[in-house]
Amino acid sequence: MPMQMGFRWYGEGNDKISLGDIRQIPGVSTIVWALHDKMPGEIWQPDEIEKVVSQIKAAGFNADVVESVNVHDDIKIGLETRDALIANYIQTIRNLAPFGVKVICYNFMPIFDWTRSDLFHPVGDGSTALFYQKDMIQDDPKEMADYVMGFTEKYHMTFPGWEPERMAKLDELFEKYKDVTKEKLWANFKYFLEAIMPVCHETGIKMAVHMDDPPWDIFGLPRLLVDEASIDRFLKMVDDPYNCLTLCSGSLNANPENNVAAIVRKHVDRIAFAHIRNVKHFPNGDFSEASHRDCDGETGILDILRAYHDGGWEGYIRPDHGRHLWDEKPGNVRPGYGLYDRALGIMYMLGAWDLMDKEDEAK
Ligand code: DNO
Repeated sequence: MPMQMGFRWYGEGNDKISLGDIRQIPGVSTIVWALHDKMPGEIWQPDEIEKVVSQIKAAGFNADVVESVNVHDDIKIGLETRDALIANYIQTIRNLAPFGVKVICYNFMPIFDWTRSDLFHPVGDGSTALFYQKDMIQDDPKEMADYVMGFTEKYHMTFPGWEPERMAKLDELFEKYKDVTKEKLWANFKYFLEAIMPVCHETGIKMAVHMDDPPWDIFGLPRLLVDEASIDRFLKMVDDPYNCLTLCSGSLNANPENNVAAIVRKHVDRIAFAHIRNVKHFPNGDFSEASHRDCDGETGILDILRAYHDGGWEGYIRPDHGRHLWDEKPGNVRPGYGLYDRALGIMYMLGAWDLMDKEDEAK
């Protein structure tokens, strides 16, 4: 199987971009999808899955990659309720398998998924992008949650991993996490993975954990998948071909010390899903997301693509966050997930990939 290009789609009625729009981007085979109205811990039912998968297939795509089946906080905290919640997770994996799903992307971040201080920061060319101002994400998680939830309310747009129901209970959640040290979180992670690996073997579905975004502790909450050493530890901890990575270049490279291409070369066999995102760093630790073009950021997009290509990699890849271009403004675009910049990103990646294929053929 060659590398397959994907595009994340939030579903009918939940995404301004249609499957028909995505058809016009060259080279996309895979729709990266989810049931976005499901709360962590809920079982995804076959009829609900069937509805979305049939739309995707009718438009000429495969539905091989789900992003995300979110993991309930009780599993991360290690509460007694976790076994019942893991059983639900296993049932969801079993329900997804008959529809051809091959990879589940998920994360193991306490409370918050990705965090940013500005969702529409001017890039300087008239476009906007997601931005992280380090000193704003330090003391007050509520301020940041209110900012993101403000968007949800104003524009009737929910963000995966930022369920308003969970955010409403932020104090309670922080209280529950107060004894969860980094080591405890690792142990709870292992417990979860060891419980689900047998069903991954049985169904052929790979679990592909997303990197922590950004790759450092925030608001006193531990974060695990932050650099090469922690990725090594994770893969050794449950050394199973179904225990894989969603290697997100931009999440990792928010820390400029992380050499993403080197990590790709080291673990190419365990990367089931690649997110390609480019980041521009500022000396004070702030960062902005950038176009996918190598020279627009410092993530080393071409070196990363080269590392995948050299490794004969056969996973799924997608452009990750793009800038908001032209008429994309708050209210008519999902932050980071507009149509245009992600489409441009695909053409950039495929351009590089096709050229590398050609060079190999000529050898
Ligand atoms: C950000 C995404 C993440 C990712 C989850 C996976 O845009 O890359 O939200 O989907 O962390 O569970």
